[in-house]
Amino acid sequence: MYVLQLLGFLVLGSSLTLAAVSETCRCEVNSCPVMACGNPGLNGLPGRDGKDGTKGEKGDPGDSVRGPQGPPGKAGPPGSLGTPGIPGSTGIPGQKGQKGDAATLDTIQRQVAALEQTTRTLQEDLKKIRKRLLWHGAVSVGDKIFVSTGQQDTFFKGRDLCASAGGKLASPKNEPENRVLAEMVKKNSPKHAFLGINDIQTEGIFVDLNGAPVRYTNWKSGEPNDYNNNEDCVVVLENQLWNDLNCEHKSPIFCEV
Ligand SMILES: [Ca+2]
Ligand SMILES: [Ca+2]
Repeated sequence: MYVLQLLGFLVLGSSLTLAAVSETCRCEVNSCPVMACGNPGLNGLPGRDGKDGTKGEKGDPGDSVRGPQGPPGKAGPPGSLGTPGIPGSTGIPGQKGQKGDAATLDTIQRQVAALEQTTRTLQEDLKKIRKRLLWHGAVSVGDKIFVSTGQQDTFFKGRDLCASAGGKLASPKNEPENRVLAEMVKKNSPKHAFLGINDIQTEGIFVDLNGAPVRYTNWKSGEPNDYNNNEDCVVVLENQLWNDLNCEHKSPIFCEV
């Protein structure tokens, strides 16, 4: 269609040109310039487009004010996975934890139990101290202190009385201790005192309150004789010598603390 239109224009243009030339050449022979009047030629086809010109220089930046920063764009797609790291060394496994509230409650209960235990211990210590204050005549020898309870009792009750005060029935383990205890016995009546020594378990084998055989003894001549096969406890006399005696006999009670 375009080509047809173009040819139409060309034909029309040629006709107009021919008409103009014919008009020019329709003059009188003497008044026309010397020229050959032939048939006019046809216009040529349009030339091809010229080559692009050289690129111009970059223009100056505009005077417009820079607009506000736009909203952040959408998050991009996730990146590819990195290379795996070096495995860490295996540590000591920890204890298994407890669940939140249950663990807290358990901790509080244990703390309360510990405080109650501490309170009971302090109360027991206070009782012992009060009991010791009631005693008198304490004598120190080495790292040991002998005290008189001022009471006379059997071996078993005397043993328990000393234990209730945090001590134990007097148990001299060497000559100085035995001598000091004998000096204290002189001030009492009767003039002897139970020791924390006995052969209740095995006749003739005297042991301390822990059941260990005693190493130090200071028997009176002829003792221990287990008189009437019924003497399994021991007393120290004012002369520092020992005698085995019936455990149910009542004797002054001395403790060591
Ligand atoms: Ca005996
Ligand atoms: Ca005896």
